[in-house]
Amino acid sequence: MTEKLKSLLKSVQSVCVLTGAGISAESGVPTFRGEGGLWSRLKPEELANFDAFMKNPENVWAWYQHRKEIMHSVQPNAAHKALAEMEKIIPDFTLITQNIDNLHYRAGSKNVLELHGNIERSYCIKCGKYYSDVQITKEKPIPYCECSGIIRPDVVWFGENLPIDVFDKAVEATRRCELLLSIGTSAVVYPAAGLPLQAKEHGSYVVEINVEYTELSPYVNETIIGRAGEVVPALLEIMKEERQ
Ligand code: BJW
Ligand code: ZN
Repeated sequence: MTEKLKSLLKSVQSVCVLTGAGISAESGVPTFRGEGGLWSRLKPEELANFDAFMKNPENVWAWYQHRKEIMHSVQPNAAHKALAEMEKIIPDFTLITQNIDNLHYRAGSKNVLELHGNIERSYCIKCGKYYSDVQITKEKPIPYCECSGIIRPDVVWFGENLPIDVFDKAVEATRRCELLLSIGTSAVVYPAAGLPLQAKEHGSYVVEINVEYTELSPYVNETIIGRAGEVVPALLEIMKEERQ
């Protein structure tokens, strides 16, 4: 970590954070890419797009049910908790996540921009009604709405638009922040991956935290190689030092 970042952390008033699957890895939620990632043994085109869902909803629902069970069985880690603390001390703080696992809220974050949806929500593709308590069982492997439409998870698949109001807020925040932290994302999925670049263009200091270099690394001001659960609490401690 550079001296420049240390001094910025002590004075910064406007911070934007973009998180990806890597922030939840230490909680026990599998990432998508890389060794041991979900896409190393499953095909995204068979699970994370609408056509695949319509072709085989049972298969896609079984996959989401399985992941939901994992997400329910794990706990927020030190990185999630440190971000919830940051929200309390930074006057203008925006947490943008690509994750659907709900762990930021469970850690105490209040204001989270969820770009790719949330595993706890589902909606009917016919009438649009939202559901928060969809139960998938062997007897009922595909949920249907009272209007007879099929219910799908409220997540964003490839080729689908992100929730526009949420994305607009994220863009606005990246344009005004002084510091952007990109944590635990491979930065290959757009438009989320464009947000740190946009922040940089608008004069923000961009710092990446990851266990390895990514597609974003050549464009950031600093890459901190390390586990989110160790690096993020360390950044929080520096932020707190001068503010007391
Ligand atoms: C740690 C760690 C530790 C591990 N500490 N770090 C060609 C070029 C450009 C774009 C496109 C293109 N063809 C198609 C597109 C568009 C497409 C896209 O970007 N594709 C690229 C992959 C090529 N994007 C879209 O389709 C998006 N929509 C869109 O663009 O709409 C406009 C449009 C409309 C119509 C037609 C075309 C365009 C939608 C994208 C939706 C992504 N959905 C998913 C599934 C969500 C639901 C679910 O969870 O099931 O979102 S895919 C998956 O990837 C998920 C994630 O949110 C997303 C990003 O992954 P993430 O979080 O970065 O995870 P990983 O696994 O990749 O990385 C983890 C990182 O953590 C690694 O770097 C590790 O090293 C690190 N790590 N442990 C710190 N302890
Ligand atoms: Zn319906």
